[in-house]
Amino acid sequence: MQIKSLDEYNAVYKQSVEQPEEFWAGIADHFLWRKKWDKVLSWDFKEPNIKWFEGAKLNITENCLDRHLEENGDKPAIIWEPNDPEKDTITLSYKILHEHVCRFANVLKKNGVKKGDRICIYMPMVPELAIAVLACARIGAVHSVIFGGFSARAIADRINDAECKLVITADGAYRGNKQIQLKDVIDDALIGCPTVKKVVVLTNTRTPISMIKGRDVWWEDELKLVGSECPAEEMDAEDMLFILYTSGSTGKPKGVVHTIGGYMVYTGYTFANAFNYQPGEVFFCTADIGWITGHSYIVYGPLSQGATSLMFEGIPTYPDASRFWQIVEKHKVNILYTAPTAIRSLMSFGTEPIKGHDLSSLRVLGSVGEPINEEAWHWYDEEIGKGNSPIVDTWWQTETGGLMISPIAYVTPTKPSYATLPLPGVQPVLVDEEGREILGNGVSGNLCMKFPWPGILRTTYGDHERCRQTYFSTYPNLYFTGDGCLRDEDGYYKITGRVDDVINVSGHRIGTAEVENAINMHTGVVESAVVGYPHDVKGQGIYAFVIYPNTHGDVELTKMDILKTVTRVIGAIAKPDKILFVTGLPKTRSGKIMRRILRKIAEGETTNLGDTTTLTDPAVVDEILAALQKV
Ligand code: 7RM
Repeated sequence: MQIKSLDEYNAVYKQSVEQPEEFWAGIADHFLWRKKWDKVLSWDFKEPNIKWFEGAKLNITENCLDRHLEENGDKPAIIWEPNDPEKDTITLSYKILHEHVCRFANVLKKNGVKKGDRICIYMPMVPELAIAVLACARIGAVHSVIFGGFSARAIADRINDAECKLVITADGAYRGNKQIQLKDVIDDALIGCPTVKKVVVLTNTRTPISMIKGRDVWWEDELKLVGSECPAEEMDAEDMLFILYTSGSTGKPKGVVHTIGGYMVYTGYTFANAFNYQPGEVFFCTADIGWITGHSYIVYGPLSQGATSLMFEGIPTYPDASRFWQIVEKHKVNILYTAPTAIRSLMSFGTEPIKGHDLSSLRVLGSVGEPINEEAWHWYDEEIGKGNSPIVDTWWQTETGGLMISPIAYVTPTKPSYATLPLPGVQPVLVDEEGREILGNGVSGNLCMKFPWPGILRTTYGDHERCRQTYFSTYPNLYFTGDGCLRDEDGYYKITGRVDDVINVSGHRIGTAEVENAINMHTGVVESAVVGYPHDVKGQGIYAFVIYPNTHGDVELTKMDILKTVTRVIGAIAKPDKILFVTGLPKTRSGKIMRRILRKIAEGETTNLGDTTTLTDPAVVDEILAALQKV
């Protein structure tokens, strides 16, 4: 399944376009199926209606666990590095992980979970999180992992949208020198979640929590009541594997749905190729399992390939900025997969934290989440890779399931700040505003895909029309990514960023409308407009223009009130970096906010604001500039 040379890449790419079904059937043959498919692919981007490996039967955990037991049962599946470097590492062999997953799957069954039920997981980055995810997959339950940074209200919205029956959480989480009271947040969320009947609580931080009789049970107690045998549920390839909520340009997050067969094949294939994973190597993806990167490249991709996946509980700067390099040295990490925001943040500490750490085990470096600027690319290459580890800048999305445009380490060339070339099986096109395909090289446009790949989303949970509208209606017969892109003279792709109202803060997608809704919930706020602006470390920061006529004489306190409101409604990750109180917002005659102008102001531009003549009231722009002058 691994491509070995540039010539082979070219040949395989060609085959993947000319005979996609043969190509993907060949890849899928490397996996374990209880029954093979009747049809590789049927698709239609209008509805959309996309099915991969129809008729096939499997269980993804048999691919991620059982099939490795005979030969590699004692090989480490997960190496867990705690937040506190003084605490012990935990290593779970495939055999042990398999046993834990089966046991916990039995706990879920004992608590009434059935095939097809939706389970919300809100947990710290501990091995039990991976176990919980796999236990759901074992019995055919659908997991919906929610990142630890979301608020009670955001969790409740997601739980209700998916009608989750059970929640898996922990007392608390460690993050650097902070503790997060996960169970308290869940308790607040569940006040408004009538579908949740049970909560399984893992002991982690030993913080006091409330346990409600009849609803809440301890993870540890439940384990004592079940056995370690749990046959894997036989699933259809197109059965749902998970839901993952992601922000878009509207106010409400969408539940992106991935199905079992295609997602498994796609994450396994991309993992094995882009990172050039070799047996025995240690793969360290620094993402949180609460995001798609963690789903695909901490859990499913590496485990389906029998790899060793390193899972880190903490943050790059705790106890200090040398933590990643300590971990690389300690566990002899071969492949490091992280985000530009982490690279830029570590870069700001200079090279001192790297000194004295043996990084010679590193062989491949990966980047994901946002465009990587040239400066960060070169620093990563020179200081971390010592000039001899290829950087795979992997472009992809929650909706694509796995990486799409990326170098293949040691096979295809890299180019600073370029995601470079599509993997075989991926057919990108650039289109202009009218949806006409832009052919040739040295061009830019909106990035679309013209043919399905096994990892593509199938729907948005409970609202298929929304899926169609968001991804398949802008340009007929194309999947629209929402990203702008350049294809240079050599045919290499460089992603230039979102072209919709989505902000990418530290690799996390945040919808401007979502933040505006949250701000507008604060009493006293009349209206707000949120835009992204360039931020040295985060990539983009959040800039909020807020109409708030009466700030009670204390502007700073009012700003903090607004931040608190956003934290409560969405979570701390959506807090604006800057708030400017204004008397009006630039609007067109049809009432649309002209974000273009606000974006320019947020970028620090004060003179070249472009055409403002179509505004209902061009004077508001001067008022905004005056407000800016005052602060
Ligand atoms: C994996 C992930 C998706 C959005 C996507 C882009 C941006 C991600 C890169 C990138 C440039 C990259 N999923 N993006 N990777 N931009 N180069 N290598 O991040 O759903 O959370 O975000 O992130 O804008 O559309 S995501």
